[in-house]
Amino acid sequence: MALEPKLDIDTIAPEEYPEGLYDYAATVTPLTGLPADPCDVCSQYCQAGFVSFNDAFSADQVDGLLAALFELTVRELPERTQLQYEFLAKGKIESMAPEDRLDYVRKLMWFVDLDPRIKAMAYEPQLMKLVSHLLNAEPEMFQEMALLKPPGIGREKPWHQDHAYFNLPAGTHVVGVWIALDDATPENGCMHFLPGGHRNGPVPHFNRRDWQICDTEILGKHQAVAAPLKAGGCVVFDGLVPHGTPHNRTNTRRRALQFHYVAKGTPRTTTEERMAIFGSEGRDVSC
Ligand SMILES: O=C(O)CCC(=O)C(=O)O
Repeated sequence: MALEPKLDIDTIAPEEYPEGLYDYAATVTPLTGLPADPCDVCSQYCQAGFVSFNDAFSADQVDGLLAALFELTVRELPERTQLQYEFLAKGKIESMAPEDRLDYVRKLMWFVDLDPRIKAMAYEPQLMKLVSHLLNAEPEMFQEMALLKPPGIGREKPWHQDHAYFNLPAGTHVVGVWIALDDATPENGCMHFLPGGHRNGPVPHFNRRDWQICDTEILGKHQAVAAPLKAGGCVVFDGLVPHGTPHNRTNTRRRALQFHYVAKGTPRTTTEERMAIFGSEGRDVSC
């Protein structure tokens, strides 16, 4: 019998976070459908750093994506594809059959080429029209993820700027697309944003519960918003807009796909250069 490869389990245990960290001043009302003319949403994207849409994708597309994700979690994967389980799955999943483990998966990375339904979504023409317009260039996929935040055990993703994770030159415009595959609510861990925060540029990140913005930076601000979406909705956001998602302590699923795009041909940098922009070392900052 073939030995199963060692399971990849998140090393970050969910901790309680400060009360009020995911309080929100308002909930965002999504637009309906992706825009026929991307110019219609440009000023909103530039001002807030994000724009959200319900009914961006059909129920059939969502069902296809969910089926594809399930199939990927039970099949043998190439080495570059990462399938990671939640920390709280430890001790439970080892004795389970792969097909019973879906509600313990935290994330999947580098999988777009493995399934035509996911690939079609990553390069969906109307989405690409919007992303190209925002980038003012032909888009290149920079990162691909599925984030499943399972019911009851899905941990928080603390407030951060996505660019702080990416070895890309300072000033690179990164466009993120987060696609809801279930209804995402403030309770089960929808995206929360600091509107306009991208216009303040890079913010120092710290290794605390994760690689994150200091909680006190967020707690003092009181202008965060929650961006709930229906399954098939999506939010398109700037790689510098601060965002985070709370724990999923509900019994509802909150599965999502997340793609990041940059202009084709964008050079890469080093971790040292990234840390010079987003790290706290050598700066008069503390957390
Ligand atoms: O889906 C989530 O819970 C968090 C997504 C996110 O902000 C990220 O992975 O950068």
